[in-house]
Amino acid sequence: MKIDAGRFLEDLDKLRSFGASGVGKGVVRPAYSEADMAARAWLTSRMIEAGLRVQTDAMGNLFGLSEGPSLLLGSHSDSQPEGGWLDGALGVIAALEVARAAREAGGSAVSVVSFQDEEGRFGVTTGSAVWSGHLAQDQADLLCDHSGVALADARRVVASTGAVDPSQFTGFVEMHIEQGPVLDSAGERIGVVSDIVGIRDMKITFEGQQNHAGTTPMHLRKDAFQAVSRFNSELNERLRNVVTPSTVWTVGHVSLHPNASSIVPGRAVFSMQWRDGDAERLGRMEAIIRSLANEIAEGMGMAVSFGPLLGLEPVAMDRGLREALELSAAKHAPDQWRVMPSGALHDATNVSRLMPVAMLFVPSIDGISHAFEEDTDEADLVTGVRVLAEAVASLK
Ligand code: HGY
Ligand code: MN
Ligand code: MN
Repeated sequence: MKIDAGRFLEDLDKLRSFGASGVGKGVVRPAYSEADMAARAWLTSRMIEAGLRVQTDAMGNLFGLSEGPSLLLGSHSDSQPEGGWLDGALGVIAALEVARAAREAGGSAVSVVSFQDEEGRFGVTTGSAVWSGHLAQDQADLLCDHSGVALADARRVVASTGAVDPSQFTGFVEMHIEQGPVLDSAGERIGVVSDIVGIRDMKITFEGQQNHAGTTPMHLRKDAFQAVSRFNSELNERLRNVVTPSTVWTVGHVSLHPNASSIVPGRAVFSMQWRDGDAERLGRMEAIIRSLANEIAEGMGMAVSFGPLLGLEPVAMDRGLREALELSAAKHAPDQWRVMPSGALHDATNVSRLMPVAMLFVPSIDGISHAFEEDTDEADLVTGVRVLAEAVASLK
């Protein structure tokens, strides 16, 4: 099949215009926002023009379907609160281009998906988690974003046309930017993913005593932010003997109440997220996190509570699909590709519950992602879509 590089790059650029941040090539397109829904309406029209039948499920996962059994390609088109133009978008537009090229060549049947809320405004890869059955819709509906909006309310903007039966798909391949420094620093063009790490994510709340910042003596305070900062610095020490160099953990969101300069904060809610390729290690980290938070709360005379523990297990990619990608990578990027794990989470993890899955990476310049500066050389974007296309053609 023949990839039209110009059409592919034009579409990728057009998708960027929905929620373009005005800073570099960044985008602000969180799940269910106006920009996200406008982008999905545009994607719908491109899918129809490509001869695909469009269906949107109750979560807002958007499918462009080929008739009969087909290979599913895609990723997500929602972004982080401050995101790059390629995270997810690349996999969706690459899928669209390969579906068009396959159709024009009279080749394999290819369907396209853009999953909803991969970036976790509400959960962790929420749209594909619900579609795959990992998370029940009624449980998902209870999840709230950092401003307290429930998923059940946010997804009212979706005009669903019905559930999409996964049994029509023979497998799923997701193309993505690496989002890390490995390929770029090695001067390589393509990564074929071996496996995707596991993740755990929960909110933790310290409840102290709100009070006057001028009159409350330091020794009488129950300052919830002091508890968070103590927790955050002590955690690195406590985890030292459990983690490996590839284990990561992050406090990425902190909300103080009432968040005012002259008030000792009475409540702090923060996100605690950790990732590793070994599920057992994730469990040991959880025990340390819970006991440290309890210990700090007790020592400071505060209460602590834990939100629901969200998570995904580490998964290995399918041997057969991965081999097709490897053969194609070796042809299009000889001596400039490698097999590598993914430290970022992807919809492919959830989809692996339903069918064989594989993933393909292109480099991220300076390893930057989840930031407006995220970018990839145009030549690498095109090489990636050609590797994907050839692998798909070989699976016929
Ligand atoms: O956080 C992740 O790994 C993904 O980009 N949502
Ligand atoms: Mn992504
Ligand atoms: Mn992301």
